[in-house]
Amino acid sequence: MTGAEATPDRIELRGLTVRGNHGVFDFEKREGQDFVIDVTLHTSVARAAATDDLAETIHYGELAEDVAGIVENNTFDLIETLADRIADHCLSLCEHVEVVVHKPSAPIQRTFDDVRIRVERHRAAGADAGETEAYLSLGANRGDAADTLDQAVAALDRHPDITVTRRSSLFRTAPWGGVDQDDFLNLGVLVTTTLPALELLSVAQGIEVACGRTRELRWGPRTLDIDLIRVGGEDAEQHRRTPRLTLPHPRAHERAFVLAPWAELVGDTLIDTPRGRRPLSAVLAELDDQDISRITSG
Ligand code: A4P
Ligand code: MG
Repeated sequence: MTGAEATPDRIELRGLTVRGNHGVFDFEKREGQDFVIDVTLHTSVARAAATDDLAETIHYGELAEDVAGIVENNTFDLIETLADRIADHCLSLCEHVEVVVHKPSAPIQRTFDDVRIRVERHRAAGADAGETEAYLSLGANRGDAADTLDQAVAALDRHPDITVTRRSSLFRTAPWGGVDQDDFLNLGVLVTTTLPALELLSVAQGIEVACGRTRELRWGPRTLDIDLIRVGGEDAEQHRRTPRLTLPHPRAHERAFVLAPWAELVGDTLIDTPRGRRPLSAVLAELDDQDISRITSG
């Protein structure tokens, strides 16, 4: 308890029911189910009560929208992670929060009332989440690809912890990877985020699912693909090599559809290649056999 802030007051949101795609099983990620969320914010309402002014309190309508957005725009295996993410967001509103995530339709082969995870978090003294810059590459070649890409960029920007700072032109690009398929539309975005890289990936994958993404063929046709290319600026780039997330993206240097939008957004920057760190412009210049053309300005 952070003594000075201790208050008997609370703002409580109960039974917020949101459909989401969390769970360890594929069918849970694919089909989704209802999650029920309770949030308790330990925060004094004295000043709001004295002034009768909404601006002096936490708007529970906005709280509900933000929490619903976290449930809808991510795909986690565990409701532990979901509860933690919601608590993290709530800590931007006040210093002490409790979050309960119920999963009433959990795949349990017995009669049960409810299964839930409860987390309680206090903001660490002086902790203000740092912002990281990231470059994301988006591509689509099924359905109304341009519209899907617009929706994906909007969904990224709507996320409470992500801001799209720049968006490239749209490029029409020949399919890369040897699968015979339609041309792609590709674009890139620069974002700032307070999320750790793995959570940024989860958000991206949640948006892929929301846009109807199914994974069939590696490098094959897709309604929407969002890849994390670089997380952190040129001098503070995050490196990671796990099956879930490899950073920087290991194939970026081979792909004009990733590099051309990036060059448009940042001019030049040093990127990792098998021949060491090299200027993006030089690497892109060597990919001039790849057929890509700018079709709109960003
Ligand atoms: N993963 C690991 N690192 C990353 C990262 N940095 N960013 C994991 C995103 N995901 C990462 O990806 C497979 C797994 O990679 C994910 O579960 C994630 O945890 P996926 O998107 O499910 O599968 P995929 O897209 O079929 O395979 P892959 O290797 O990611 O393909 P790419 O690299 O995304 O390429 N041609 C043109 N012209 N334009 C395109 O946009 N896209 C592709 C797909 C092929 N050809 C293309 C285009
Ligand atoms: Mg991918």
